[in-house]
Amino acid sequence: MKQGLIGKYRAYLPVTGSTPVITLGEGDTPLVHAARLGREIGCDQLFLKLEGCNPTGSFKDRGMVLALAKAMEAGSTTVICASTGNTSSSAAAYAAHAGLRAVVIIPHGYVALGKLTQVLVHGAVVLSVNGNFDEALASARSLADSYPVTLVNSINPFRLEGQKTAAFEVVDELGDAPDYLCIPVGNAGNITAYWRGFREYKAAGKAQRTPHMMGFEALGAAPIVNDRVITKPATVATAIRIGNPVNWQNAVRARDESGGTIQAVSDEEIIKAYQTLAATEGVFAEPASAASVAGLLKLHREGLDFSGKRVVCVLTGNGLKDPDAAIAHSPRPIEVSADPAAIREVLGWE
Ligand code: AN7
Repeated sequence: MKQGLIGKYRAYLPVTGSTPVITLGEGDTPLVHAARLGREIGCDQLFLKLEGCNPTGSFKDRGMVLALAKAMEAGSTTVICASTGNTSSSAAAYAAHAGLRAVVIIPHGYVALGKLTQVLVHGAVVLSVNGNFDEALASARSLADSYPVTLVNSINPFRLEGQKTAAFEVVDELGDAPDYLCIPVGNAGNITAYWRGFREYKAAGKAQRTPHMMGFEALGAAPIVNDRVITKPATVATAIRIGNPVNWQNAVRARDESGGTIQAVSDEEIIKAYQTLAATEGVFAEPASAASVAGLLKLHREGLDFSGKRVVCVLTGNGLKDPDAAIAHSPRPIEVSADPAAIREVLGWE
């Protein structure tokens, strides 16, 4: 039986004897050597952390398992969150598993189909609001302030505590921290959590160093890069369509303390990276996830030398989350009769 994150990393997590140990098998995700993509940028140690292999298909499960366990421990019966999709999928699944109710607030028309499917299937109360993520989050916070429900957005401290375990896994597998960690940035919780995880592992003597944190926002939703709130964020990568990130200052700190950078990548660059990942590495990640690879390719084009460096790109969510994006950016099937002769002809086989 899979131990789950709470069992595996309990020494590093804020759990007590009375914290319920729940798991859907989150964590322990593959770190895949991307040899072909690495060759394109002259880097023979490029790795992809496949967070889409978590139970609900995104990294959010790492924080959610702990947030739900702590909500149970506190006697809460209902959790609430705002979400661009993945947080709500994870909250709905873990709430169902734990026997709690979930209320999720999502921006109408901007949540990918797979994520919407998940919240409905898991029986969450789904409120699809006329507003963007930042507005949905303001509502969720206000409701959680006045009613006895637990907010499970990354303002909830247990979320980032759970998410930092991804950094532990990277170090456990590589034997040390990489030189560079490339990661998409939306609400900026994950970059904050990884940075915390790397620092804690170094302090514990498990790693000799910490990586440069390289964060990537979508160009039309890049508040940190522009140093101002974006009131109308726009990007094909709906997961990171966020204009006023909760962990803004923590992300800036992670960038500066690590000697890293936070930059913007265009939708075009994101989709190119998304297709390259699928075609060159056999890895199907959702568009927001591909921002990490789009950023890496951009830094390479701009002259950053990755030879002899170890690089990890975090692929935060599974490509199946967003079938509409996938179909829009892929060729159509070839329609042909089942006759082998007709198929041979289409294939050009003599
Ligand atoms: C696939 O689900 O904010 O910078 O409400 O789903 O920690 O916010 C999702 C974010 C990257 C950005 N990749 O991470 C939500 C939500 C994927 C995501 C991010 C998200 P943060």
